[in-house]
Amino acid sequence: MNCRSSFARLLSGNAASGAHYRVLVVGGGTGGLAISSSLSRKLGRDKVAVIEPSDVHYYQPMFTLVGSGIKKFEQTRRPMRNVMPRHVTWIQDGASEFDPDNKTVVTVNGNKLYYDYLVVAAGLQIDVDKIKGLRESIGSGGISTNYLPDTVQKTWKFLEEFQGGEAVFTFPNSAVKCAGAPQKIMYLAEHRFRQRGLRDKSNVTYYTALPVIFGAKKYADRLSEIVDEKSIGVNYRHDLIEIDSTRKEAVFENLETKEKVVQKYDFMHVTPPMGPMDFLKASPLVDGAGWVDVDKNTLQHKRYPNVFGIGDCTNVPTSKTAAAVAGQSGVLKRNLLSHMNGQPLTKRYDGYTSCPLPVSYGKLLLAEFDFDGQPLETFPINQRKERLAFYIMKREILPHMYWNYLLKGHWEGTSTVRKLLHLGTSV
Ligand code: FAD
Ligand code: UQ1
Repeated sequence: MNCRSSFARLLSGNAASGAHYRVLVVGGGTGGLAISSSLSRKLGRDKVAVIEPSDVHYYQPMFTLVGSGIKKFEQTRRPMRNVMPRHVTWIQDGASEFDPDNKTVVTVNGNKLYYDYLVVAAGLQIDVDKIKGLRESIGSGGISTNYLPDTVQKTWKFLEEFQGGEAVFTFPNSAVKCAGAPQKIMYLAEHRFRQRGLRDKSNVTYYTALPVIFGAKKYADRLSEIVDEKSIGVNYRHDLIEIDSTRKEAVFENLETKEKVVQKYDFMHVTPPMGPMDFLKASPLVDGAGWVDVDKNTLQHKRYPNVFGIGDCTNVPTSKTAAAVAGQSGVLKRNLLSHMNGQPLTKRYDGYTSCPLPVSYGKLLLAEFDFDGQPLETFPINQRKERLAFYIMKREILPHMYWNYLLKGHWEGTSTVRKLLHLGTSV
């Protein structure tokens, strides 16, 4: 047992019912752990509780590297008890109902918890059932996704079993976390096919619901060149709607013409549609689309000032990533503490997000940008160019930063590093 776990108090069953916490955090993923680590250090023992149902915490950004055979699945996961911050009470249960007027949350097990301040960090849900035939076929017959811990190892298995033919990669007509991940695996797979001498007898095709290859123009321009250099076919504004695994056919809808397009596949990496968690959608905390309705700069809830939101569950209009969570965590922590002390909220989140795109085994394009897709780059070198150094950073350095700094509330994004490295230039 890790020594941290001897400090975190675990409550399960109905042990927590009726309890009151200074800060209640919903979700012990990237955002929930980063915030509860730093707040519990500030506020002290037993002031912060985290509602988190899962036994395991995953470092999801490594799923791309598992699907491409670079890392082992075991390297992505740690027991939740080992990452739960000391001085935090872990309530191993799910949040179910919110009553922000009475400052309570009811859990799946029926316990009512009271709070002074609430932080919602519940992530998003993967809607596998929105594609006909996907639930039955995913994880077999050449169909996989890196987006689910249960299937990510299958991606590598099916890539290695592939003997040529049609390799298809999809991007859905919904919000997604890490919007670059659907194409990261495609570039690595394409390189792997070349290494295995299969490229001449394979077609690699990307079907995306978007009208562009990537949201931020600077990097989209380079990625468009890369797909051309690699002879990857791209079909824009096409949405996967059905899989017929018996015939090995995928059906896409052309979102402009509404026509159906049938594509044969031998290997298919599906990025399923994603959306807000059902239990949040039914709560008073969300906007019309179901995302937690916070101010994009202060991260304070628009209607309930004692509620804050972080990460994938919110309607903050930036790309949903762990890098964004890092940037948001320092802002949220400081603004929440200011609010507790009756002071104005002075910290502002600028939309910083980052997408490290491996474009082959050994080269990575490091996209970093703000709310408007404008570059917000850490390094004073040309980041439109794919580099070995960035690839090594993603493979070796970022995991270390995640487990040892971000989850412990010590990594609040790249802005300080950026300012230091750009001294003398305007950023
Ligand atoms: P999560 O970390 O998903 O945490 C949500 C937590 O809420 C989970 O622990 C969950 O168990 C819990 N929960 C669920 N239901 C309930 C409930 N009812 N009550 C309470 N808790 C609940 N980001 C990057 O920055 N760089 C990358 O390269 C990158 N690549 C990615 C590749 C893939 C394949 C994937 C899947 C993601 C990638 N990401 C990347 C995105 C990144 O992992 C997420 O954006 C980040 O983890 C979001 O953090 P979060 O706290 O909002 O949500
Ligand atoms: C980042 O901060 C982060 O969260 C820790 C990621 O998720 C693992 C990332 O993928 C990236 C690229 C960043 C940004 C970090 C640097 C040093 C550019």
